[in-house]
Amino acid sequence: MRISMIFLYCLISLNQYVSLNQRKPSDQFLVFVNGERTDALRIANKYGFRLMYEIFPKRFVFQRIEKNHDRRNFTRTRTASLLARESRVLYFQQQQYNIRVLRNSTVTFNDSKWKDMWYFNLNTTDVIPDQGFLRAWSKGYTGRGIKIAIVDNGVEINHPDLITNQITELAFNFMDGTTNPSPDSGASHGTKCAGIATAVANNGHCIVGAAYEAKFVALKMMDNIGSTSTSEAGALSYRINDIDIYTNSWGPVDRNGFHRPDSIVLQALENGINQGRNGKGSIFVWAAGNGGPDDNCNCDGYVNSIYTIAISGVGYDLYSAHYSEPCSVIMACTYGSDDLEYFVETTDLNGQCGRFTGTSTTAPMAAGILALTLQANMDLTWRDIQHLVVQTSKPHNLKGGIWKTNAAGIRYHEYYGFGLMDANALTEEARKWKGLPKFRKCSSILQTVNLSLNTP
Ligand SMILES: [Ca+2]
Ligand SMILES: [Ca+2]
Repeated sequence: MRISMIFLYCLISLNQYVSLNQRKPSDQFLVFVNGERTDALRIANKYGFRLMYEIFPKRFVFQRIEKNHDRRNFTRTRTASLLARESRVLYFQQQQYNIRVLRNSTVTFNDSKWKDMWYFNLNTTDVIPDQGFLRAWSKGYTGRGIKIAIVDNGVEINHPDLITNQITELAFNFMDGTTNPSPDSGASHGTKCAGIATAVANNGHCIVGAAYEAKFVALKMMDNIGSTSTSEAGALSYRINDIDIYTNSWGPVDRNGFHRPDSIVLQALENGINQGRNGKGSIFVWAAGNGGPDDNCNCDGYVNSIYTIAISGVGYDLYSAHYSEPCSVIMACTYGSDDLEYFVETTDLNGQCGRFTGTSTTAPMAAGILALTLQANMDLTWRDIQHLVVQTSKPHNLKGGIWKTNAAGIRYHEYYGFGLMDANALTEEARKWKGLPKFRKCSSILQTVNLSLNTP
């Protein structure tokens, strides 16, 4: 019986060696010595090993110290056959390096542009703050179960980096009333936005979406001529119990005065926060605008709605991106392209990878972050989400302009809102969040005072 068991051990060891022979061999050996430490020491010395330690009784770890030995062929060496014949050695097994990952924030992907996605790959430092993606992803917050509408000029739905993350049956084209959301010729904007939010990860192609396991819904609300108020309202109120987040990287022409959305669009936003997600409220994310310092997004009625979450852009140098515009309604920022050296990578038409710029990149990146947040806590209301963004976004050392403290004692910046979004902090806080009371709207009776503005 004993001989049979030893034979079985030898078979197992041999099989392991054959099946795992792609792994790098180690110079360590597990040696089962039927004896004491002194016996193990004697055997180690006799065959050119160093006794390293004893794991538990009779199981010793030897290290090969023989010079110029060939690790790979050890089991076929004369030393090995002599060691096997040693009466006190019941079995031995050369160790091989196990492929193991450290369970910190180390996440990596095989997508072709992954190495260029600096905004996901920053280490946590105070110098260049990161957005917490790697830590959130490593905990399993990838957007699974969340649906993001790409409200835009259409999406190339057959793109290899998008096709498996879309929900075809929910797609809609509000310009022609069909279910085909394909873009007009040369219209790449929506395809680029979709990639940033939800491109497929680890498929070897292009990029990794911010919420790479969320699903997207292509809602085409504009074509190469423009949109209509009905196409805008139709998209923003479409399937509000199925879609969680609507990301919007469009708006009125910049540096062109005040713009108020039509009543039907304002009604769509209000209806979304009241009725969407079965009463918890649709999440409307909005690009703050590309008018730069010469514009002010307070003038943009989509961005300054209390129902939308406006996101600006900061560059790798921690200054406001040159296109990003200031205003009091910006909630937070994400990293954006500096158009010089640090770009935002995404998906482009004809199955290609491409680069993208402007606050059009920041809204889908933020929408992705909020998808991770909703995955962490599906009960969050539209107000909870806004409060969480305020609480978790950080000023860090974002530069330029002046950080002020608002009446609630929270630091605020006209270019960055409450600071850089943090996917890890949002998902962590979301799990603990207790929920806010319902939204209350207070108004006073309109009074006609019949006085001049100059009246003291
Ligand atoms: Ca990919
Ligand atoms: Ca603007």
